Formats: sequence, structure tokens, C-alpha cells
Amino acid sequence: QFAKKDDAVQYRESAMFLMNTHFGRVAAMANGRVPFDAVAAASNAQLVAQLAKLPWPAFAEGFDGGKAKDEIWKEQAKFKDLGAKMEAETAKLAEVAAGGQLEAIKAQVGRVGASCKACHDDFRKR
Ligand code: ASC
Repeated sequence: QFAKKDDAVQYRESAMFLMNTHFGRVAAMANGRVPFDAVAAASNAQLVAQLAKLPWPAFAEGFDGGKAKDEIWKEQAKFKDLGAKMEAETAKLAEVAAGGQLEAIKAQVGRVGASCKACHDDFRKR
């Protein structure tokens, strides 16, 4: 899938950049920074959930670089578990956002953010 290491790094960074962009749109509504728009929240949350599936092949053995800590490849079980949790929380966000209830979206935005942070705390260089 990746011709060279740099392609894998660029791919996963691109996927996470897009996740940040679309999650940010939902989070802005959850935080009250922009008015709640249920259709926009649902479509952006759906994108986040789809994008969350993308980064993993780009973290295969040998694709060190970017802000990735070596711990990713030394603590594979933990990394995969945190990644799977993030994916599950984003899937839940898409489901909740489809329901259109702002209070539920707020709660789930918090869980998604915490799942991003949990992995970054241990596996992303500062
Ligand atoms: C984002 C982003 C993260 C998370 C995290 C939440 O938009 O890029 O890594 O939210 O900051 O705590």
C-alpha cells in the first residue's frame, strides 16, 4: 500500500488532519462555539468515524517517523487497544449524532476527545 516510509507517515498524518478538521466541527457545536446544526453534526461525525478506520496500516512495523514514538512498535498490544477504543468511540459519535440530540453529542464528543488524547499521551512525540 505504501511505496516508501514517508508515504505511510504522510498518509496517517493526513488521515488525522482530516479527523481533527471534522471532529473540530462537531466539537465546536458541542462547546457552543458555533450554533448547533444537527445535519452538519451528523455528517461530520460520520466522516470522523470513517476516517478513524484509515491510519492503522500506516503504523505497520518499519514505518517509524513523524511524531510516532518507538513505543508504538514496542507496545503493540497497548497501541492497538487504544486505537480500537478511539475507533469505537468515533463510531458511537456517528450513531449519537445521527440521533440529533445535542446533550448526547456533547457527552460523546468528550469521550472521543479523551480517546484521542489517551493514545497521543503515550505514543506521540511532543
Ligand atoms: C482534536 C485533536 C485531538 C483531540 C484532543 C482532544 O481535535 O486533534 O488530538 O481533539 O485534543 O483532547
